[in-house]
Amino acid sequence: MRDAEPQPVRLADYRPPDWLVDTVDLDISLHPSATRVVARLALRRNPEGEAGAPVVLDGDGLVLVRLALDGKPAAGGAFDASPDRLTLTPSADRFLLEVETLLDPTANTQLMGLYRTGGTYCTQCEPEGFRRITYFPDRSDVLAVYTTRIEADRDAAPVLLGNGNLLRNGPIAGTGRHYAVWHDPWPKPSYLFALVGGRLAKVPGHFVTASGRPVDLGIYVEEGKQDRAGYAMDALRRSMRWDETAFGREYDLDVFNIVAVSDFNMGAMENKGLNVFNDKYVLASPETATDADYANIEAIIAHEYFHNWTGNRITCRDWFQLCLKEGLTVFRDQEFSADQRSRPVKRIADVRLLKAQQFVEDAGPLAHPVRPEMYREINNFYTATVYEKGAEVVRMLKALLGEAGFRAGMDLYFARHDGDAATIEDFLACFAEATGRDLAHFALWYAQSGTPRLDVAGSYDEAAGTYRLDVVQSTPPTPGQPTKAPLLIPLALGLVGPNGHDLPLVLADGTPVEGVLEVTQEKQSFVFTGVGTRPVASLNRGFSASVNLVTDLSTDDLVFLAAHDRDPFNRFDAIQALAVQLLKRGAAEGTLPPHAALLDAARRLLEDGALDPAFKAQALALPGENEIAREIGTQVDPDAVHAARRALRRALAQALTDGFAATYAAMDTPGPYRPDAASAGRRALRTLSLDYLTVPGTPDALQRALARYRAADNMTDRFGTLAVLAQHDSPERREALDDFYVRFEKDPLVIDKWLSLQAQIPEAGTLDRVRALMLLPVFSMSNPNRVRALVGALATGNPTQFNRPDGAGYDFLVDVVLTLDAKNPQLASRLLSAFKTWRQLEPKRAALAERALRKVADAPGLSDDVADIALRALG
Ligand code: 0A1
Ligand code: ZN
Repeated sequence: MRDAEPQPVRLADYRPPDWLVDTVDLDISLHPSATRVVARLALRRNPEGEAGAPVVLDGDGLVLVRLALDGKPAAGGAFDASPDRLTLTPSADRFLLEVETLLDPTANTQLMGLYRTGGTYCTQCEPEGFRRITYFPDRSDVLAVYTTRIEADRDAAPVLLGNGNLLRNGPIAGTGRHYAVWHDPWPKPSYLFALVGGRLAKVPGHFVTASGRPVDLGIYVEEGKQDRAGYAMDALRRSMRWDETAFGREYDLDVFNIVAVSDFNMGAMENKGLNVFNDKYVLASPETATDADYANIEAIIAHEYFHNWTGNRITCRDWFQLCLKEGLTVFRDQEFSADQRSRPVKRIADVRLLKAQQFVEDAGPLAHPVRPEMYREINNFYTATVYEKGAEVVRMLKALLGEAGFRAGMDLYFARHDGDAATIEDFLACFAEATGRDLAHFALWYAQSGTPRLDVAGSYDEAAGTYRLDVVQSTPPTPGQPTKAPLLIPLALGLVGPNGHDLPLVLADGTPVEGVLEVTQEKQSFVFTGVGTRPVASLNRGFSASVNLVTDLSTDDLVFLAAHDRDPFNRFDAIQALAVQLLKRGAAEGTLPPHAALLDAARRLLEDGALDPAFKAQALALPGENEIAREIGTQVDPDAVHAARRALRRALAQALTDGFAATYAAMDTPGPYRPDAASAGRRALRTLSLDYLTVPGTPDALQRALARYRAADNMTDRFGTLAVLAQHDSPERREALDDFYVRFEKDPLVIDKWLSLQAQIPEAGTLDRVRALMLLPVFSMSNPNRVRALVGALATGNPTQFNRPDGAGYDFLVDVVLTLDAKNPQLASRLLSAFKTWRQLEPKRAALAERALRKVADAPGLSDDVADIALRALG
């Protein structure tokens, strides 16, 4: 709870810790409401700290039972203790501190520190949860070796897991209790500490590292769910092998455990040797998980595993450096998925997500640099900017340095900083040294917020045989950054000749360009020579730079690129750009402008037998309403956006009926379900075709979709067809929704899909429907997955109904946020972030949104988390 405004923490104020901890010995006796924690810390004065500084340990709501220094009970005046801080002024420069605290894990509804989920004890310590377990210098640059003894009732918690390797375990005679001792030899910061105790079933696995170390793998799930952990285990083993081949990184313990829990604030957590996962990113079976779920599981299992090197072996000096581990690890998991699946399709999906989430964040009041310089509540910085833009920055670095230069830099980073708590400067220095390049200019990507805009105009001089590109870059103002400097932008490009082949790229001074131009100034021109015919410029291929590209390409040029570009990303992007142009005008003018060119390009893609179905499914899916709103930028009327998109969908459906019907038939995939990318692509294209075929909403069309729903033998098809039906207010929709509920009532992760889908129906009755769904026994305000599935989906996935012109959507979200805040501030503040787009709305809605935000900001007793978002959003 907050009694004053949250205090700012600044990067510029970083000081090394005054005291270090060499070893941590924990003795944790688990009990539902009275868990005892005895922590023995070997403290040592840091020669780099401030001379004579006292020991100041962080706490958060702790109950202190006992304190001893070097084995002697501490006298009253020797320390100063409050629930949130413990201060000592020891006479020696080294001593052993023994602290006993008492915790109530059942009462911990914040899901930070030690808490219970479905009867299982588990922990979440990143970023500042360890201080809710014991007093500690809870900062990521204090690295210690941990030994953890866990004790618990044997029936309630037969499984006891900790970080590192198991040293010993056994019963405690005559007590019904037992214990396990875990030791982690790798020094780590407190945020990587974890323990788990519960009645869990183990799905075992095995892995032998490249140098021959055998590793016992375990995925722990609720009893009865073992048969849903197979894919996660497979993904884990593939991740372990991939990190060896792609980055030369081997696993470093005898054990690697994953635990799936049903109450978790985020996706998953990379605790050393003991990853804890939101169960939605572990559990999958063909009947309960969609292709998208399988892909997410693969990516997140990989992400957490890759953290073992980028995050754990090399950690962050402070939380300002969060992108050091997160941006890099997202980049690594994206590359892994690209290698396991289709690289172009993965890139398209990643850029879609980047634009939908990060570009939106960067364009609103919550914009911040990839490496922020100030925060009031670090929990609010686990953002799309830190993660997704952070990954894009690493990708741009690779584009500049090339494959070999990038690998050399990474190798140096691992060699030099293993065991360190590092910074972005440390990271960049490795690439600069390994390649001899000065990266000072590039580093600005970490400090400057906002999405750069790149205006590119092309002109062809037939007589001279030259093609000239005039490039102008600018970055709009963002909070705290009114003016911007030009960035170093790697612009991958090609000049595509009339026959569809790329022309050689040679600059006027004779320098050949290896596909990537370096844009460094506000205004720059590049002249290519030896250009015999007028080419079409294919710019920012593969989305090489995370920028808003504005080109002067004509409709004909875009149609040409959609058909001929050898860069699949830009084929996708060309057709999307055509759609965005139409949708922007359609929303502004109230009717769809002439769109024959788009229909033509779409038909050609649909009929191109050589194209990957997954690619077609991406290219033929129109940009989402949020994406269109962002492209419009100001004075957005969500109803007009919705109407324009619906009109274009109708036009496509009508013009391409035969093509969609043929595709629907051709994409039928008989045989048992397999989650591989190729089969998933066929299913995606089939469902997309069905969606377009159902657009007219005729009884025949709806019956076909309902029949398909009923016949489905896997969740991808079942949920895909349900989503098609959900767009049409009809008896068929009611029948399918009811059927789905009855089938999956007992399966919370599947019910989440059902909740989410209904929350996203763009109809006036949706808000009431959501309120009614909240009363069902399957819903619970205590479970983050349920709340996000229902309330989060309305707030972020249903622009017309969240932004209702009467403001009822805003009022609803505010009520939920204020109710939730007392229970789980992190979840509450994430929901509140849905207001990040309010300033782009037309004035009436914007005024209502502002009023709603003020109500939050003025509410008494707000958490720091929610107060921080409310104040910044109003900013
Ligand atoms: N490091 C995790 C993200 C994470 C952050 C905070 C958490 O608790 C509130 C949990 C997980 C990751 O990147 O996967
Ligand atoms: Zn991560």
